Amino acid sequence: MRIMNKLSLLGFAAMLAACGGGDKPAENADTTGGGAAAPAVEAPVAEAPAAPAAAPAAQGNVITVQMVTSPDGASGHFEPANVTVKKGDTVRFVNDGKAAHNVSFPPAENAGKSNLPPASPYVTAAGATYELVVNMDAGTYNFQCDPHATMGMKGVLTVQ
Ligand SMILES: [Cu+2]
Repeated sequence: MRIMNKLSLLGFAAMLAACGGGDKPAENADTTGGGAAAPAVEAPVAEAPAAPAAAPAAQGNVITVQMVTSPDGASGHFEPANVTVKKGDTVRFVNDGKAAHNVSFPPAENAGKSNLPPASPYVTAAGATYELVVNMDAGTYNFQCDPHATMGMKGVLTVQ
């Protein structure tokens, strides 16, 4: 019995020792993995979206043009259709989500003009945007929504 008790006490002491020994590594682990390092990693990640948001601001003024679908959904118009910008400005085309629209500057409609931007992808979702950074020289440029151009979805971009 006494031996059993002694063994039990030894076992208990061993457990205490194990626990005591375990605390220190646990504290070390908390110090290492906890506070300092992890938030430091998260902070740059949280700041990352700020950089793209700041980028458009650096590219001149942002002029918003709505892509408005006609009530029957068969056509649409740009609002405003006549836009005046400076080189380096950004034109942000915003779709109303009721039809797919795009923005193109067909060479045939812009004779003699150079540096025309490529036709944009189709913008479909409500609030979806296509942002055009104006890199053309001063002049007047005709743009359109390709599927709706014959129905009047056209605009004029004047670069000062
Ligand atoms: Cu359209």
